[in-house]
Amino acid sequence: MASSTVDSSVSDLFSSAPALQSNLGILSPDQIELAKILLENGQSHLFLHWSEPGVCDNEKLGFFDQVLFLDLWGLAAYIKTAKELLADSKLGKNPYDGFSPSVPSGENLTFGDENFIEMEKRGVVEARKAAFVLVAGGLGERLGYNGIKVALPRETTTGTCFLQHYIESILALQEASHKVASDGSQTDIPFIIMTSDDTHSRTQDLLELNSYFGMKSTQVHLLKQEKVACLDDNDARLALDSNNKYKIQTKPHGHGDVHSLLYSSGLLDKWLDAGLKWVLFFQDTNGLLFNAIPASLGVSATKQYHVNSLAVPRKAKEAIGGITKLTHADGRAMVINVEYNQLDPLLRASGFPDGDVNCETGYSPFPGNINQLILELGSYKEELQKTGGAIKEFVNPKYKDSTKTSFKSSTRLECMMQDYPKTLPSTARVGFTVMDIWLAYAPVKNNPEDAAKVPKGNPYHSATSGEMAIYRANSRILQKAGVKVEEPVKQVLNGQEVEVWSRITWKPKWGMIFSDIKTKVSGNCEISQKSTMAITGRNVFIDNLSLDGALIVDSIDDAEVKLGGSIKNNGWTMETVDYKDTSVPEEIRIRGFRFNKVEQLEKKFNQPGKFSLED
Ligand code: UGB
Repeated sequence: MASSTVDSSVSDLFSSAPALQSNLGILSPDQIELAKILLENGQSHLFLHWSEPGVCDNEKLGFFDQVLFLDLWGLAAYIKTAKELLADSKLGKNPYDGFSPSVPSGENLTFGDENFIEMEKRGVVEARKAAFVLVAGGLGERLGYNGIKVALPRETTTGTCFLQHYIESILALQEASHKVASDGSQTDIPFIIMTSDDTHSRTQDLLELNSYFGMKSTQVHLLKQEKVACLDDNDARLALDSNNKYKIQTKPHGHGDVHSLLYSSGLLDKWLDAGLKWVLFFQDTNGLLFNAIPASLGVSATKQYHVNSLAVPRKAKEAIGGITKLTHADGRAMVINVEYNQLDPLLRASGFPDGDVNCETGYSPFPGNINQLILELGSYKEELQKTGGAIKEFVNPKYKDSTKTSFKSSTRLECMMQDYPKTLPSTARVGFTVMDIWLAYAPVKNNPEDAAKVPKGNPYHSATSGEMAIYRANSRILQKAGVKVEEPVKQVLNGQEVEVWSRITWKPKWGMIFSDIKTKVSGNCEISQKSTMAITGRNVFIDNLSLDGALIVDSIDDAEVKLGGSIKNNGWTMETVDYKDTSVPEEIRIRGFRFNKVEQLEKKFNQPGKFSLED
């Protein structure tokens, strides 16, 4: 037990917290310093319930261990910012005061046209100079899934989970990029995953149990974000844990932490030394994301963008931010994401009386931010040297009533990774790239009940729509490559009306970009709506194939396989499953269906050589 003496000015301060004062004898000088910081910042309530010395002393010391940890990021500054932001929030102050919103112009890509194909090829060349960063610290409260989201199957035809798909996509890009490298460089693309206490060990276990899904373990780095202190009221008084009065309640600080973590990891210097040029950030459950990466990286390189945000047409009130041009009366201007809960009030306050509404195209005029950012490494490092990676914070308290005097539950400061450009100088080249939704964006965020309540015409963002979007995208890509894929049927699954296309899947190494996919398809091919086709091999060629049923093909890289002729079987049928049926595993029932594998043609080619389906 530590003891110390306290001078008179300090003892004045401590007289505001008598229960703490009587316990000073058990605290070390460092702990007394921390106690001073708390008292000086209006936190004496934290000690109101403290028992007399000798009772719960270990809990009291544990309390200061936590305070020491929270203070690593500056507790006094955190409380000060919180007070300011809470006061602004109470006054209803517009964070974009003085700025007028307008619709920005950016790059619009059309899948499969000449420009798109060129951009994809350029992106592949650049990929070997890229590092990928996945932010996966979120709990996924809206989805309500018990596991980590990256472990969910991206689709259930093959059962490949999101993390596996991401890793296989990065490896496929790496290999394609090495093939076209003029300097013969063979660098491994670094893959960083930001985790949190909620996701860290389960992410690590998933990687280890699956041998990093084929990636070298040295290529993967996990950076764990820490939670921040919760706030109980407008005076930014810290909230105590309801189950342990010697513990401050904490909550996640938001995906914006990724920048300070990257900065302090030292990885940016390493990457610059290794000649890398790009850092690509992405989120946990967008199964279509890698359809968009090569072309958008190509845009970044061609336009020499310091920042390139990926966007899709956005439905008004959809829970994705809007890319907006903000022009200040003093001449300042920036193109930035305005978060979905801020867009409507901003528009209403600045000459758009209807707020966040669709225009004549049926979409919001503001492109939707899908939070996939491509940053140019050199300028990124330079900027972080100035800011340390700190991102402007915000607070979003849920008030009990219109007096805004108390909260429904504790709040905390948060930050968003897409706010990075806010501190950039006006000379920075900040752009964005818009692509079709069917190609680029299908996140899994909403639970079935909430998804079923989404206004008609707005996307569900559920496990059901996320999986159906994979089949739709693959079907449409093959259609564009010349395959007659039958049109979809409509079906209601878990209360959501979705288009059910042929269940077509392939591994990223089969076809990463459209020009590659086109080389894999020839002759007259057709695939019926009830069909399932899963290609897990690399050198598999679809040539004069007529498929009406299920076809599963696996092959080693040295086997060249031709899929041709007429294949007809009873295939895989889709059985509906109710999300409330707990006899079905959670990752299946949240989709509202499962496959009944009635009949299939399954072929494995394990020997080098040339083969066809008859072999
Ligand atoms: N995440 C973390 O890693 N740490 C955290 O503390 C919090 C989240 P959500 P959100 O593209 O659909 C974002 O909750 O924040 C990870 C954009 O802000 O899925 O509501 C988490 O694991 C919004 O502008 O999304 O909205 C996940 O991978 C819009 O673009 C990611 O951060 C929207 O996503 C996003 O977390 C979208």
